Amino acid sequence: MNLKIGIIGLPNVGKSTLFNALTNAGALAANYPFATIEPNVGIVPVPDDRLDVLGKIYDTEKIVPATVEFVDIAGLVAGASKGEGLGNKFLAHIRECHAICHVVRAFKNDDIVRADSQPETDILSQAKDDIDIINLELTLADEETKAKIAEKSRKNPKFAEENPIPFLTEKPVIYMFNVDEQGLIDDSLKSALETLVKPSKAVFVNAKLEEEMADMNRAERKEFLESYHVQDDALGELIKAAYDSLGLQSFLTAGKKEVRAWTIKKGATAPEAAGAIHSDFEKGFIAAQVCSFADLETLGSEKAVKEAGKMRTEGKTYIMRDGDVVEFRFNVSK
Ligand SMILES: Nc1nc2c(ncn2[C@@H]2O[C@H](COP(=O)(O)OP(=O)(O)O)[C@@H](O)[C@H]2O)c(=O)[nH]1
Ligand SMILES: [Mg+2]
Repeated sequence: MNLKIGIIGLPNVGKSTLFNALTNAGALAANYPFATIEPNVGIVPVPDDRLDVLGKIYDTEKIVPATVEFVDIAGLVAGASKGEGLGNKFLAHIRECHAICHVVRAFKNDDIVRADSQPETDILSQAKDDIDIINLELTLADEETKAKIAEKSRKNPKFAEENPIPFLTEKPVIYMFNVDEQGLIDDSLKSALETLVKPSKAVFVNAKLEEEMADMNRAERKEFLESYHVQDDALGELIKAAYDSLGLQSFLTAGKKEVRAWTIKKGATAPEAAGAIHSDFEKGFIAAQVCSFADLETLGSEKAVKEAGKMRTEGKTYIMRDGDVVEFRFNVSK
């Protein structure tokens, strides 16, 4: 699946700064041409340190990470559902996304004007107000959609069934708080913001720092962020939260020609995982030869894994685990 995440939030909260940082971090994470499709759409590889390890073990020619698509969705302002700003143009963009990344301003800087033109006073209560404004617009947009569906259903009782329309308020949301350097290490502020958005996930980033890391590789970023007691960059944090919120995991395929990561649902069976590669693989599924990434890394080669008795043959009912390294057996003529 090609995971798609829409970035929303009030104007001047740092959406575009973060979009640039996310797409740039991704471009650096792999030697792989990741184009920005449109100025506001970028496809980014999912950082996965396991791929490099497998690449070495298999002396592979090509590493292909899983990908995530980010869309910088502008135009959501108070009254947008009633035509303010760009009006309802954001709706179609959000509808196509699997998850929403809601960027919330939590940094102090009176030079950068808040959407409501108010001075920065209380980060927590202003964050709450900002979140409420956006969520109200999404709710109003859904109400409008529901009214339209009701109207069409009067003429065609099967309309809703034939035209399933995803509601915006049903999308999983990850709240990305754009904090300043003090906020990054302010545990009481962070836990208050976390509580505010529960049960949705909260991640904390500093868009300015992300911008400063533009030219750093992944190792340099980690070291730089460690000095702020931050584990991972915005891309890593957001993808982790998105995989969790959407119940996703990865499995890996590895060989001389290619080492590759694939995104599937947690709880997916082996045939379903095969289907992520090709629908024919799912239809003609026979078996999966599976070992764990951890065993492969520890033992150093597929041969050693087999000799240690850690290579398993699994059938149709096998439930995939994160980090499974898999080779599928299938019959295409089935
Ligand atoms: N001080 C500070 N300024 C920021 C931060 N993030 C963004 N900005 C600035 O805020 C302004 C608006 O940012 P932008 O990303 O365009 O916001 P958008 O309207 O949400 O897309 C720009 O001048 C950014 O440089 C931040 O974390 N700290
Ligand atoms: Mg913008």
